[in-house]
Amino acid sequence: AQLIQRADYTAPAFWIDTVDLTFDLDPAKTRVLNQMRVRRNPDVAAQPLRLDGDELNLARVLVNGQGTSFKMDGSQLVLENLPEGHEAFDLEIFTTCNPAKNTKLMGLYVSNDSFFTQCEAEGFRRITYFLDRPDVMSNYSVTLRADKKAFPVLLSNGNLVDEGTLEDGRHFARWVDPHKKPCYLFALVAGQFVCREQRVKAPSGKEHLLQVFVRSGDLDKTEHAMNSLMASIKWDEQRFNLSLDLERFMIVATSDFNMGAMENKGLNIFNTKFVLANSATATDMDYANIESVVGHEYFHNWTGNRVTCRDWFQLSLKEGLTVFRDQEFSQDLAAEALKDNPTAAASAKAVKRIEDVRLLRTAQFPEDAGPMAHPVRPDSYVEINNFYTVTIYEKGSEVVRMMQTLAATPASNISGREGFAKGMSLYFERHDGQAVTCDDFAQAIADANPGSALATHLTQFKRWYAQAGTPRVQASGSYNADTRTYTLSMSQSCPPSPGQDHKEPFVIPVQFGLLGADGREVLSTQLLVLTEATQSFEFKDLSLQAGEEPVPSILRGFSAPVVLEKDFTATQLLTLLAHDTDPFNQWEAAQRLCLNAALTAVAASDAPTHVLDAALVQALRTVLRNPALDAAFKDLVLTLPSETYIAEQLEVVDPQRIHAVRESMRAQLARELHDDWAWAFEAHSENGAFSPDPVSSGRRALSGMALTMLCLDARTTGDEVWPGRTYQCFKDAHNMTDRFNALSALVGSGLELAGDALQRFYNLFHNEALVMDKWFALQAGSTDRGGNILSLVRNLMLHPDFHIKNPNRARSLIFSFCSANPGAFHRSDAAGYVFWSERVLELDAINPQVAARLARALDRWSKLAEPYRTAAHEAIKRIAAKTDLSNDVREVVSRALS
Ligand code: LEU
Repeated sequence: AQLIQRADYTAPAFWIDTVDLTFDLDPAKTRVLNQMRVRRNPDVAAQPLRLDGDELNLARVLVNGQGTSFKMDGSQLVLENLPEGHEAFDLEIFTTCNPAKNTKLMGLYVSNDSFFTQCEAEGFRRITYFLDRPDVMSNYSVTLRADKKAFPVLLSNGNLVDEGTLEDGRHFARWVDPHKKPCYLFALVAGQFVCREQRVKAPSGKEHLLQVFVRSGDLDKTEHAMNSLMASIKWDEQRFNLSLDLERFMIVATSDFNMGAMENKGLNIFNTKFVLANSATATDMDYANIESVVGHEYFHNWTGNRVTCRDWFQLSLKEGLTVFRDQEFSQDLAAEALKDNPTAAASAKAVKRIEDVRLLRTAQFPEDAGPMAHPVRPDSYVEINNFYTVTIYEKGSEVVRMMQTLAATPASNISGREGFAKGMSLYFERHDGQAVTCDDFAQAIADANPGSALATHLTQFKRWYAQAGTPRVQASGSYNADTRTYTLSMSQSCPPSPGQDHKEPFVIPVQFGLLGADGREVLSTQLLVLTEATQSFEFKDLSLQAGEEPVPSILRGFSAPVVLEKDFTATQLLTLLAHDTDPFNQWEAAQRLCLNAALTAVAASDAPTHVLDAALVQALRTVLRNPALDAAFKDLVLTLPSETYIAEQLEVVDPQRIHAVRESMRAQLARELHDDWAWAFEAHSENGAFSPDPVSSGRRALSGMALTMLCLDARTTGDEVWPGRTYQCFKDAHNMTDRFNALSALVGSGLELAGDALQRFYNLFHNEALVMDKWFALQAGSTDRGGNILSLVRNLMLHPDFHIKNPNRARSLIFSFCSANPGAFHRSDAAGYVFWSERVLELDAINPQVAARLARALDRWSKLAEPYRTAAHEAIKRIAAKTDLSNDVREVVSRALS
């Protein structure tokens, strides 16, 4: 396997202007006729045409209708005797492939007797020989031919221009995409589907047809996806003045999919998990995920499709930007649902922000500190599929968010939001229809806002694209009572990452405010721009009483993806928790208090008890009982930092010790807040009609958390009332969120009733694949009290409903255990790691992309305490010793061992 370097980029030697594809679809042998108009790129020296291919059977190559000589170089088809000069010529290639055998789910594959494609990043080469790179853009027309009974629905990108019957019970459809596109946006779907349709009228008066295709029986689960699509269209019109450029926009759901969804032009293909929902089968989290993934793929139509990436190193150009857009969309939508109550609206936005930051910290920060750390714009890769990461997506989004913050021009009264929108307009003005780079994007945003901090510091700001690792900001404050001046000093550093020993200072936007000792706001939010290694900021003439010290609120709204190191006193944190006007920092204060308590207990040598002191427990109680705060926010404040996040703070990680400490903290909260949980449950459970809006879902989250705590406490006290009530809730629930919360409360506490509840749940839902995923995941992810979870997982692998070839199912059982249940996975007998290495190898033979994700479960092995460290190392070496690994897994394990 070869290392591909960003610095080696060269423009393509040929352009492919048009592509006319004819498919004779047959599961075992599909025939693909590819007729192209090709011409030499006049800007590049003459050279042979090298077309990418993968697992194709080549039958014929014609140039201008004549047979031609060709040779194979590895998997590339090389054509040397092509017409000279710059005239376009016809190139025709005929190949066959075997979609039924395609378990990698890249290229053309069969799932549930239907055909689907997945071409990003390099799947098109598994369909036909092509210049499989995003900077080659072509006009596509596609003819699909298939058996009419087995494949009544035939879809591809763009508009349907013709359809009809053929001999032998076959039929055809012809699609023409009016937009040029790179081949990774090609798609086809063929099979039996039903569809929800909606006609919408754009502000321009243009009509659009929206369609959501699913398997028959799932139509009653498509309303939310359709609503989310309509909301996305409206939002992009309003916020960025971007409208739908297609007559027809289709979404198709498949249950076999490697990722979340794919933005193929006009024909998005989705994992069923991000389409199907009704109140009986989907939780509030599913509803929220569907909204954001539908938004994400729709927003790609501009950020990704109209303007695409020059090469795959620029992946964050489209993904980071589009995650930013979907995050903003979800925030705006939540706020809009509460527009009559500004405080509640602000809180709903903060809830979304906190959830996004939590993901960043628990998944991206560890990645950025581990062997797979890479810049938002990587410099090299072996397998591009390994770089669809939380760094490209989530950190990439944070980089765009900082650009929005820094695009403000206060002197002209232009907010960051307005400045950023202007930047987006300029970006499309300059680059519509092009394949561009992250530099082009940053330049457009800066050029549209000449007086902004972004424009001033653009070159330095772009280090966020180039340098990996999570920067650390150390802050310290001092207050001079005589001059009533507060001085905030900050210094920044960034730990080394693979291939980058030394880092230059970043541009770090720090939103900052000050509170009085009683919690009143003394200094409203100010934007500080940290550009030096060390810098101080002064705030004079503060209205503080004699003897009163201000409390700093730093990095409000998490204004930069950094670790903020500041030794706040407990009193300061309690003040911030109670009074900060910035809800993010309010939540953050509780997290810091709990994290500090956890770290102290982890470092101690005795068994953890009473990890949380009385003042903190009381502060958490006050939050829980505070009528001015909404339930979703309370749920977040009362959720303790995860084991992964605690582990990230430590040099040496003993996963069992961390697990024991966190469990002890949970037990303490369950015990000491018992009456408050009982109150919270009564006050927040309701039986009305289901609605996934932010207020109702917040209530369900909090009542569910209350049940979890009450069941946990019952386990220690022997109480039978709450387990009984929980079981009743489980049985009587009117929606999946309440039902699943009650089930989780029983299973998570290891109560007797759990077994019965799991069986009932299975009986109710064994025909609902997505619900069965939850059933597997819950068991594999539950607290390991007697060291039995591993054998339970091994048994579940033999369950008739377990299918390792289905990525959702594999993730629900195997990943839930290996990647999301540290207390069960890290065993002193190494059996968890043995199981892991077996599964990585098993999956690698089926689907390398899924295997490589699982392979990352031990990224952080070198930080583990003994005996885990040696055992994990052995397990990784066992995988690496296999000679026939995929490039995907090979790259991950080699980096882990280097
Ligand atoms: N472009 C897709 C996304 O929206 C990812 C692809 C690899 C399926 O995240």
